[in-house]
Amino acid sequence: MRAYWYDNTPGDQREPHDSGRNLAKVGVLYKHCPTIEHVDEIALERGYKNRDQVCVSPQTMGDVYEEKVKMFFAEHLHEDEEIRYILDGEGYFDVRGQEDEWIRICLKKDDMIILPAGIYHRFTTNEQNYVKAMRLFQDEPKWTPLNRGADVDINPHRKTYVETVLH
Ligand code: KMT
Ligand code: NI
Repeated sequence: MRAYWYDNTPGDQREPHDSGRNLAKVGVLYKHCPTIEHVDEIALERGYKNRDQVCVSPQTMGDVYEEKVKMFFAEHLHEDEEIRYILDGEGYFDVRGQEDEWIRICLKKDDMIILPAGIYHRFTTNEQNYVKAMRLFQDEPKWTPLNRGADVDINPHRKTYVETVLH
């Protein structure tokens, strides 16, 4: 099951109407992008010049699949904003809430998630073991996970996040 705050916007009752209320509090943005034009628009708005695609599955990754999934699931942060757009399959992003609790975000095709720099998070595939995602980068494809620890807790990007978003 899943329970969340209704967004109270008019429109089709069959839409999810997820307000993303808890997510907004920790600076996470969610966008439904039914076409690539929606993605292009957000990329342009936020100054993202590069992108690539990853397919996370045993079929495409072979022996390194389990290892990769373990690595993605280690709690970490990045010094840059992280944008991921799900092209196919499903996966979970877990992000830390205001009380340091985990908030699990289920993502499927056409879902875009924008994680602010400095937020602790982790990623995993679900039981279907298959997700194809687009990764967007402002400049060079750079994806450096800084795993949680006393040293990363005092990272300047972490401090900025805590002071400006969590306060
Ligand atoms: C991350 O930062 O955890 C990832 O980019 C996970 C793989 S993208 C679906
Ligand atoms: Ni990450």
